[in-house]
Amino acid sequence: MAKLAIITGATSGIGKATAEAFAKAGINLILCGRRAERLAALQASLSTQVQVHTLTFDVRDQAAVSAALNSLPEALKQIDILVNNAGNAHGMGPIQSGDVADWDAMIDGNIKGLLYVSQVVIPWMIARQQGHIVNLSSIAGKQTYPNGNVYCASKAAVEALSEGMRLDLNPHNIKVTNIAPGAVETEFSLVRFKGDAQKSDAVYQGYQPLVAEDIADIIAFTVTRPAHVVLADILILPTAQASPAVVKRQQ
Ligand code: 8X3
Repeated sequence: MAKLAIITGATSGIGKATAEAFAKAGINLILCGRRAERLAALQASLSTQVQVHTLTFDVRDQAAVSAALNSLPEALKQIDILVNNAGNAHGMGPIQSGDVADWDAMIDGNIKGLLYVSQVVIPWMIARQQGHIVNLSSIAGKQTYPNGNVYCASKAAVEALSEGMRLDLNPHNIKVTNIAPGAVETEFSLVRFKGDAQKSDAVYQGYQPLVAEDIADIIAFTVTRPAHVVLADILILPTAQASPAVVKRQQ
């Protein structure tokens, strides 16, 4: 029987590429995001391959998360795979000049949003004594870098939550995978730098960064392993990158 996956932040970047990779693997989809038109376009393109349901909500809004997920018909609560992908970086600079709105956006989206979605889906997995949760962390969750402070802290929290979930859900046969990408060229830096294309482009200049499909490919591989195998923690870097700050660039 075909598996069913729910993906947050499915309208762009790694989330969208993961939806496409899952569709190719024959995995039915519940796609979640804030942008209804983008969700509808993705649904239209992928529903030729698999069944696609969409839910429009912001992971930062706990009431909206709960209402949207609980509105699913029973058949769509039989979720095999949860990909907690929604999240972003907002701003980059020294801690002493941090913007509280940026801090809130990262803590609310990257940590609390992941928790709000998981809180609804985990009991459905426990009821079936099976499931696979894939949390999108970052190299930033493993190594803090200058001016990354709160973003790095939010991803360090994701690392801790992946471990915590793995421990607490162990009695229930639920797999947990932590995915930690390095530099991936998506809308990530454009959002981080608030639309400043020059700053955003500079992040990826002089070397070949990862693209969203590279990560999606690995996520798809991860969720299609045999029942007794879990890839627990995966750090994925472009070949040119050795750490957040060490990147071999062409002069
Ligand atoms: C994205 C990678 O190095 O910009 O999470 O934090 S990095």
